Amino acid sequence: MNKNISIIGVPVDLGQTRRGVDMGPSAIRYAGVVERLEALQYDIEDLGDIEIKRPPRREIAADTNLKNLKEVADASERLAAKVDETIKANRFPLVLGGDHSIAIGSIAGISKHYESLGVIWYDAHGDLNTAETSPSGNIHGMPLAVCLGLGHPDLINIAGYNPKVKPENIVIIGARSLDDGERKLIREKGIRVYTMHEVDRMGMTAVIEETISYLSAKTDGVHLSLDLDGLDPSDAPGVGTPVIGGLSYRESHLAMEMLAEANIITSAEFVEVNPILDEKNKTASLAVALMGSLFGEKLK
Ligand code: B3U
Ligand code: MN
Ligand code: MN
Repeated sequence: MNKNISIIGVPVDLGQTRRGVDMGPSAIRYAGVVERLEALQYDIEDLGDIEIKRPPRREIAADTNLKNLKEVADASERLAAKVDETIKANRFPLVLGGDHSIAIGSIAGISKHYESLGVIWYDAHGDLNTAETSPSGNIHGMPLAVCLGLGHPDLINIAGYNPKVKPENIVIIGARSLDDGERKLIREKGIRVYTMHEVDRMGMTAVIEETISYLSAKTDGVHLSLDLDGLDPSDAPGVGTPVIGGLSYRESHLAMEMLAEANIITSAEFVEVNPILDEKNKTASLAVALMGSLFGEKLK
């Protein structure tokens, strides 16, 4: 693992409609992310938050049903540039959300540094909607489709190239709320998905072992995009769209520890922490604990 980590906060709540997720980066810092990783002998640089332009009123542009498209695209472009600089400086980008629309910018900044980037999408949702299939118009339900080059031109062309990721380089873990259009795309593109059914049947150990061998064979870097709503709401109540029947605290720590042991993760983001909906910063603290495992607390 790269021993130099740069933390980038992205206080964006424009990819969905519940307020509060823009305070995610503060809550995660308050929960002690810097101290936790410094204790593991990492060199931590906190780059602060990306500057976000807020619309005076939340509106839908006339030519699309996507909410806050212009602002999300603008934030994504800035984040992509910051992540790009971080990797050029040979540091590990650790991105704190914000809603999951921020993955558009982080992956745009990351993927150009790899021939064949792998992505682990740890989430209750597929985030594979386009304007045509989205039930909500919320861009946080679209970032993985955008990375495949599917979606609004202003989103898929962030950082000036597309697509960012090949469908066969994606693994979704924890899915239990997929829309019809997303299921169709998963089938058409052959995206590997471990829904809760597979996690229950196979166990998290086998899921992660398979994920590691599937991805390490064909990728030269792996980005972990962890949506806290992938976890069960009893462990992670502070998220905008909780879905019951999720991954447990223990399964998630095991997953992070196995990824740490395999040493394959080259960038990561933790998203959808909403301190307004949280119980005493439980979800932000969980995010920090998972980062501890991902960065090798058990191996110390
Ligand atoms: N699939 C639904 C709901 C959703 C997606 N991501 C979250 N919720 N967090 C949509 O709106 O696209
Ligand atoms: Mn998500
Ligand atoms: Mn989700």
